[in-house]
Amino acid sequence: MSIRSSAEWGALESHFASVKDTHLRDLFAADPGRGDTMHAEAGDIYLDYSKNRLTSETLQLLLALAERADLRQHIDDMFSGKKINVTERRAVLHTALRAPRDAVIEVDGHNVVPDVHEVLDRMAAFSERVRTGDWTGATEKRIRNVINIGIGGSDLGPAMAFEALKNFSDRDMTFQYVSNIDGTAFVEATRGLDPAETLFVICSKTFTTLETMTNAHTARNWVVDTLGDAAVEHHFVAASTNSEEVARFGIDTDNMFPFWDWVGGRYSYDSAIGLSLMVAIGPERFGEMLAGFHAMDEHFRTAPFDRNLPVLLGLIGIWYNNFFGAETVSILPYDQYLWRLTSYFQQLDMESDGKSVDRSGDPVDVQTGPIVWGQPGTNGQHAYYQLIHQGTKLIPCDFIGFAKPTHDVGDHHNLLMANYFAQPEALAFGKTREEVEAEGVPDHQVPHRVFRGNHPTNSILVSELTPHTLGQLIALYEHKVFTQGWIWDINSFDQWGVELGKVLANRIIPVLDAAEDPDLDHDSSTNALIRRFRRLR
Ligand code: G6Q
Repeated sequence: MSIRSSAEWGALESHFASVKDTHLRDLFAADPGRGDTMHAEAGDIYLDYSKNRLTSETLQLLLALAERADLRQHIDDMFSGKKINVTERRAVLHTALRAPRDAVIEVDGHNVVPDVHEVLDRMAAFSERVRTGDWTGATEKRIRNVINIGIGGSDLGPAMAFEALKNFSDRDMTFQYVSNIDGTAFVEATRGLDPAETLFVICSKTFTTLETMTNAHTARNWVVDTLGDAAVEHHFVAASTNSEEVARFGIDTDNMFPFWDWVGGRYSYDSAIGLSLMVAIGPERFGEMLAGFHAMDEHFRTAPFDRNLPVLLGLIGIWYNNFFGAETVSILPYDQYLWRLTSYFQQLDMESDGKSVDRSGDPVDVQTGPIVWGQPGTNGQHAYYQLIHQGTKLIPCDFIGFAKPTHDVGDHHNLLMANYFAQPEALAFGKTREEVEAEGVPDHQVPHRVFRGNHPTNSILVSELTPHTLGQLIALYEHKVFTQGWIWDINSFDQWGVELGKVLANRIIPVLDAAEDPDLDHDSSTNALIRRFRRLR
């Protein structure tokens, strides 16, 4: 039976009709203490969800929905290695990537935790060799530059985390992330670099992805042109599940760091896919990050739902997505180092929950994953926040801020955080006509300067940005996405739309390459565009 037909869903629908027009101003007036009560904490993360358009009754009804969907059982199924990725018949065990050494997690009767730690140990040994200069290039020059080549899940995670933790990285080295098949990405990344000092980490679960393999071959030529074929083993390592293809490329499989089919691409940066990050920040810091992930995993697995951060975020998201009809969610980190966080969450959420059939293959009868977008504050405030404040759309926002600055420069941090506090306040309470008039605003401007308010936000306040808190934050959103996917009864762990994209272009490549004008058998629009491209090229 679809969750939509459940009594719990029906109860939420009736409740929605009675609260949908209630203003946050009224909710705070009726319960002035809601800012103190509507919060939850886990590890270093504090979540204030009081500025949401919900009452304690809403919350009870949402929690009942989670019970109805048997969420607890499904969480246990994921953590215990059940094959919950039903379409690919795979376990979903990114949580095993950060499990402590003595944990036991079995897939088909095999404990995977020792395998995870064996690879982590090998990664640590390798990272130390690069960081200390013991691992050198073909001419025995020290490695100064690391370039990660990968795309999607094999790029966004390490790229985001490297940027987030840049302050913990070895500043005598450079780290770059090449993903786009546009040759510009490779050319710009290698501009001015000495191949003899450059190490490529080729990240690809399948080792067949067009973009990654094209960039990897270009990198190989770039190295070989200067240093010869024998240099490849000194300048290339791989993270992959496909040792055959890695060997065929010419990478010594001793320098391949494996992972497993139960690690989804977008959940993979704790695995060997994080190698470039480990080289950047060192194994110890990487371990602290994994411990942060694990702490949030344990919270998600064990905390009662009414105090469970990922469950609360997931349920609140469902409230807007499925009852208010909100189409998007904006994630707004108030930290410059997190400038790639929202792109990362975009993949995490939109690839996981962008589904329109349920787990049995029937069309869903509820809205599924939202559109995720946003940029770091305060930049967005001077651009698109206008639409959030005064547009016609309902855009729930997550504000993420840190109590301690990474760089204590003058009064920057207090100014940054003043904005972090001010925006959700303004979004919630707005400014009434009376207030605007009382300011002496000219009549013709009054309607334009009224702020309706009642825009919902979550405020996520974290102690400071460290590897440990980053791990907690990422796991928080991973499990939020899981919570929502289970309640909608979709498989959050496949990505057939992405797989489709991987084959579509292959049909067109030969006609672009053909010397003679080819016979084109696409639709008239695609045919005309291809002909024009061939003429102009
Ligand atoms: C992630 C997706 C996708 C994938 C890339 C790269 O969950 O499956 O983003 O990570 O397409 O795939 P490879 O790692 O196989 O190159």
